[in-house]
Amino acid sequence: YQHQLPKVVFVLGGPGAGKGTQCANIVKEFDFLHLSAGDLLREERKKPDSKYGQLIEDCIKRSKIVPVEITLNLIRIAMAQSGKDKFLIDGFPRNKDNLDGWNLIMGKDVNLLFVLFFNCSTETCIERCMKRGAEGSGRADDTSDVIQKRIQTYLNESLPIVQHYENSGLVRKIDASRSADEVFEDVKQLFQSIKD
Ligand code: UP5
Ligand code: MG
Repeated sequence: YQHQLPKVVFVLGGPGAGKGTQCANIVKEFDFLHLSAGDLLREERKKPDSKYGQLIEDCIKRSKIVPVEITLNLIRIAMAQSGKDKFLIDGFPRNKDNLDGWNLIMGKDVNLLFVLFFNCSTETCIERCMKRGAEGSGRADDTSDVIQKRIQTYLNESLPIVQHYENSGLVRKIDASRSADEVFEDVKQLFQSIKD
């Protein structure tokens, strides 16, 4: 009964590629819930009683990827509590640990529709994150030294995951170097094509 499983789209791309921006656009027009793994981790970190606050803080500041048990639990709870059955999972899975954990725990219980991949140069990624930091994003990782590390982590650990899905024919690659409106035109077409 594949059609009864919750539907998932993974949204991947470099730091600042526009994952969050485009997900916000998608949910306005299509019936998906946007779950940003990074946002879920930042919220968890803020909770005074969280067991994982310090660990999350340390990972984000060093651009290391949080152990999958923690991230996956936050995603699962958010999915279960939402009452929705279509999800954009933004910024996850971003390394092999994430991928293996997902496949083990969730793989059989969801229908992975495709992987939406926002492709742009590292220069563009850096520029956008620097600009956002300068405008006062409040994100501890929008500083030039951490942005460099985010890029390295992305190239070394996250791109191989995109490649893995590419090999299964699941990647929908979008040129994210254009304006947000131009990017959304392509994104919209993709989501219209899967509407039931
Ligand atoms: N902007 C967006 N689109 C634009 C466009 N087309 N043209 C010009 N400007 C554009 O956009 C970034 C900035 O660019 C914004 O100012 C926007 O207005 C502008 P945004 O949509 O926020 O891009 P996004 O791809 O979402 O960038 P983000 O910074 O969120 O990406 P990251 O992947 O770096 O951040 P994330 O929050 O996913 O992860 C942060 C950290 O959390 C990781 O480094 C890691 O330590 C940890 N993490 C995990 O450990 N595990 C996870 O599963 C997830 C995160
Ligand atoms: Mg984001």
